[in-house]
This record gives sequence, C-alpha cells and structure tokens, in this order.
Amino acid sequence: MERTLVLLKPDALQRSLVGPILSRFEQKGLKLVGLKLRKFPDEVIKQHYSAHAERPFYPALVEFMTSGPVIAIALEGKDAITVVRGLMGKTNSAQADPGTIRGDYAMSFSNNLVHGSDSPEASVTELALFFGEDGDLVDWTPDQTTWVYSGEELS
Ligand code: IDP
Ligand code: MG
Repeated sequence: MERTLVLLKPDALQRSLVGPILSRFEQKGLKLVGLKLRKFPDEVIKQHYSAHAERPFYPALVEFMTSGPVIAIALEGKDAITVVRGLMGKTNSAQADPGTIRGDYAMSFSNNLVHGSDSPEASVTELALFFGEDGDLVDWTPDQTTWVYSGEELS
C-alpha cells in the first residue's frame, strides 16, 4: 500500500467542487487517511512548490495557493500515487482528458483544482509537510477493503 498527498486548490473551494472531487477519490476505492482545511502559510506553500521556484509562473502560483483555503488530503491504496495522477489528468486542464478531474471540471493551466504527489519520494516529503504532526494521519481498515482488492492483492 502507498500513501500520497492531494491538495484541493483554492479554485476547488471557490467553485464548490470539493464534494465532486473528493467523491472521485472515494469512489475509486482510495482510503482517506488524512483531511485538513486551512489557509496554509506562505512558507508552507513556497516549500511545497520549491522545485518550481525558478519558473516564471512561481510567484503567481504561490499567490493563487495562498489566496484562500486549501484542503490537504492523504490517500492510501495500491499504487495510490499513479492512480491519483491518472484521476487528476494533465496539468493544463484544457488538454486533460474527459473523465479526469481537470478534464471534466477545469479550463486553466494554473487554476487546475488539484495537486497530487508525483513520486514516492515527493509523497513522503509532502505528507510530512502537510501532516507532520502526530495523529494527523489515521490508520484504519474500511470494511469494504476485501471487496476493493482481491485476497491475493492484499497479501
Ligand atoms: P502538476 O500539478 O500537474 O504536477 P506541475 O508541473 O508540478 O504540475 O506544476 C505545479 C503547478 O504549477 C500546476 O498544477 C499549475 O497550477 C502550475 N503551473 C505549472 N505549469 C504552469 C504554466 O506553464 N503556467 C501556469 N501555471 C503552471
Ligand atoms: Mg507537480
């Protein structure tokens, strides 16, 4: 099992798309292990996107991501990182496939509703940044687990 960080960006909250986006992840069979609504401090957002610090869109990205509340979500599942990236769709929403979150609900390159970790290394760093405190992530076993996965996949 793998864990990944998802952020619902300020446009998701402004456009009342939190429910539909969260439903995509829940209905896929991913397990919710962390959920947090905050106006995250500039330092947290800058750190989160530090890999893009030299890119021309970075200042606007930080401004956008601190313009309102963000929901940080931790999801767990088999190949959760890749599965979540697939559900999100391409970064430029206008080019994202129908059926993906960005493809169905967004038009923009920057205002693209969701973030998802892009590698196991990134997921560890990002989960620590947004859910670093003890008890912020919850270990539990949904009753449906044995229906979401085969016995072989769970062993
Ligand atoms: P990702 O969110 O699909 O992983 P990244 O390349 O990691 O995409 O970029 C991080 C975020 O920065 C994007 O989700 C988007 O909000 C913004 N961004 C990336 N490239 C551009 C661009 O060329 N113009 C405007 N915003 C961009
Ligand atoms: Mg990225």
